Amino acid sequence: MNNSEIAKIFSQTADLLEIKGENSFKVRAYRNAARIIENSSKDFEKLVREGVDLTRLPGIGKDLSEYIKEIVLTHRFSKLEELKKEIPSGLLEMLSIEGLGPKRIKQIYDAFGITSLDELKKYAQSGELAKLKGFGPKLIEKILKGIKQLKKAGIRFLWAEVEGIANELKEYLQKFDGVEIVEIAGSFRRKKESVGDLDVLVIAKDYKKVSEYFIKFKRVKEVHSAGLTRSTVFLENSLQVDLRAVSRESYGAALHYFTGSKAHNIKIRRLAIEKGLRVNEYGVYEGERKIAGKSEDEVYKAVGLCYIEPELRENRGEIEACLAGELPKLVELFDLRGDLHMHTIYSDGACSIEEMVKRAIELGYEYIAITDHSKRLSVANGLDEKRLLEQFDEIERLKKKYPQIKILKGAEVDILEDGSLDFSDEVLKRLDIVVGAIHYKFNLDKKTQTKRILRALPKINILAHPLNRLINKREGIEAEWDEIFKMAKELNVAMEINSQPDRLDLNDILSKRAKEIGCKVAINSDAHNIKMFEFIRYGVNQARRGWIEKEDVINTFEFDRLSNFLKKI
Ligand code: DGT
Ligand code: CA
Ligand code: CA
Repeated sequence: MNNSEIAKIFSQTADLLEIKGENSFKVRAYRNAARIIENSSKDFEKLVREGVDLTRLPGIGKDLSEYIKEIVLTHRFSKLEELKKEIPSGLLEMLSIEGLGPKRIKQIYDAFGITSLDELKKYAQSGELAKLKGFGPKLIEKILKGIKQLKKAGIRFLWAEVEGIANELKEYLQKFDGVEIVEIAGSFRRKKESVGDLDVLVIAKDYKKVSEYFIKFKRVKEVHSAGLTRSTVFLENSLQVDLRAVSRESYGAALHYFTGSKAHNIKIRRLAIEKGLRVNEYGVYEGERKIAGKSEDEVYKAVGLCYIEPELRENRGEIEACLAGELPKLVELFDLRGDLHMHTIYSDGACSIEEMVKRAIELGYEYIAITDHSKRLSVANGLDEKRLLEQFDEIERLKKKYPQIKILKGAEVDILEDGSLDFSDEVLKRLDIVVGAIHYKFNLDKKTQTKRILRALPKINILAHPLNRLINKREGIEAEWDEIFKMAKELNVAMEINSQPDRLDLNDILSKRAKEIGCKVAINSDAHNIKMFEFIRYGVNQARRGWIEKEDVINTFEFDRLSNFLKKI
């Protein structure tokens, strides 16, 4: 369990207490706990397992220390479980709607006693909701949008949210005697930003025994079915897992089939039919004779193709590209030489510049850019120009102390409503790198939004999280992306692929489009503490789904080449 997962449990507890109307003192205590753990550079799971006395850490008292232990050791928090039993589940769902926090949900519940999304929708549409204090037309619109979004998404998990549990399950199964191979197929293997369920394949001597062992996995909450070749369970976080037994002879065909995507499979099957072949999850057949099935390689070869990376299997042109010998050689994590977007205690980060620098050196980076928020984000203590100059002094000092890494003076500068930037031109000129970002006015119409961004492009080097979407939560802005990518290409502005698990922005489809137009990208962590540097692998996953190659990514460049790219006339 990582810190974010532990922190999430505490902030959920705080939310539920607040909905329930508990005193604000208690609520705040849980929120503080979440913040401390999220921002800590220590690994709490490790500390607990090593038996370290947590109360010695700042901000952690006796109660909290016990709670953390309970969560790490049992993956449950009894206080939260109890709250979940008390509070209608519809109210919990409402928490996923942007604009609805616990306070407003309580307000709605107290006024109307609504407990489901359907009821909420009715009250929003009938005008009842607008009678509540603070519920203006903008908020109502946001709520209606959120309900729609939530219904569309169903229950899907962020890829990063299931990564830990998926790997844990895989290890657990691999340990069992007689299990030869375990692989998690489906959207998880394709590294899709969100995952509906896990599709696990096993080759084993005795499937019945494996299945019995599988349903005893400690994170299983409910066994749905345990059959001859297929079992289905739900885990404690409600994630569905299907386990399927496959034979060694058809392993490749099964892996291919269950990796999907469905659209990719259908296209392959059609291609096979043209060649007089038949493909299913057991193999490739010519008449009754099986001609392939053991490995994925074999399956692809039998239908006249080369191996296609799982991230590309979406029927977005990968099969045609393969036939033309034009498949991309996808970027890898180790291609990255640096990270160009991160925050420190100068704005809303939790670590000092020096801590960030030291960690970056450990990670083997050749360069990083310190990019704290500009002043407009007053809530997050954005930098004013005076603070920025103080930060310059500190960076100069650290450059001397750590000559093994290049430290770029940067900022994440707000793009204001009219497309102007939040810092004066004089200040912008003194920065080595300007990361421009939109943080408000997401709802402008397409034309106005496009104009806003086009106006900002000449002054920035990277456009951060261009879409401003939050996965399953917020749709993101509308703009003429082709126009933006073309202009960005001309001006040497890179589009960011932001690695925060709920952003992954640009998304896969637009990354691919940017590349086609010839616009570069930057894969950045947007780290707010030293642990978040590691998010960058999620960004790499998304980039790979967007057909991005090493050459397309500016932070794979050698430093001199990067400096050249960053120069503005
Ligand atoms: P998810 O779970 O919604 O994130 O997405 P997937 O892609 O994991 O989809 P899932 O779990 O429904 O099925 C796993 C794979 O099985 C899918 O990627 C392709 C294959 N598959 C499922 N249903 C069909 C089908 O009707 N036809 C074909 N050709 N393949 C299918
Ligand atoms: Ca799946
Ligand atoms: Ca499935």
